[in-house]
Amino acid sequence: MTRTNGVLGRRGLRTGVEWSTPGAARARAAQLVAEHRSQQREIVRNPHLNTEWARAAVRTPQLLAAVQEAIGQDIAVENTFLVVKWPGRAFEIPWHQDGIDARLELDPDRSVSAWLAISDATVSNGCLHAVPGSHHFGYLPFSSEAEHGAERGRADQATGFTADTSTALPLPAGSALLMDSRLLHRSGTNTSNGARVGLNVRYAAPGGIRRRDPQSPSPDPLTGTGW
Ligand SMILES: O=C(O)CCC(=O)C(=O)O
Repeated sequence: MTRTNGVLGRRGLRTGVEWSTPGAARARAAQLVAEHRSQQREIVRNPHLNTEWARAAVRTPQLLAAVQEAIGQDIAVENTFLVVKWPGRAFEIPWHQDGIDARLELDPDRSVSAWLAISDATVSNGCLHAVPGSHHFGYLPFSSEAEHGAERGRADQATGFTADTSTALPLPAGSALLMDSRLLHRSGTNTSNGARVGLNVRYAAPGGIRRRDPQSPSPDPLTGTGW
């Protein structure tokens, strides 16, 4: 059933979902920073497929319950990105919508994305900014860009929607944000003294993924059948 306001309501986002205790999330952030510091790695693709902590994080009961409330009981992880923003390095993620890129298009009634704060995410260290309600405009024309080894869909007409209406979404470590797959969002450069670490997760229900690229990896089922 199509819902007029989408799966997360009028604003197209939900905050306050706890995926970890703050202490355990900060400890995980410290471990990831230590692991990736020497290479200053900014993006790690699909860590849920090969690291135990990320495999567990995408399955956290409170997070799963919130995703199931939005898109139904049967869910799979389509994709994850670990993003580390290092202090002193210019690294912005441009306005985009998680549900569309060169590889695929997600049905907004059968998908949702989550952003998990592993460290605290603040305005100065590069938290997400979003345009509440922007999902109502649907998917915008986009160009795909290979950035730091991860292709992203840059929303080409985003500036028409974002000038006065975007809002910063600082989150404490251990907290998650759910977003409609069409919600416009971005993140800025980290101007603080410490690293900012977050995990983006795209969840889909059966039939929610339309692939453009047959080489795309299969979804990783968490619950139910139909994959
Ligand atoms: O972690 C970030 O700064 C942005 C992540 C994001 O927007 C995404 O992966 O879609």
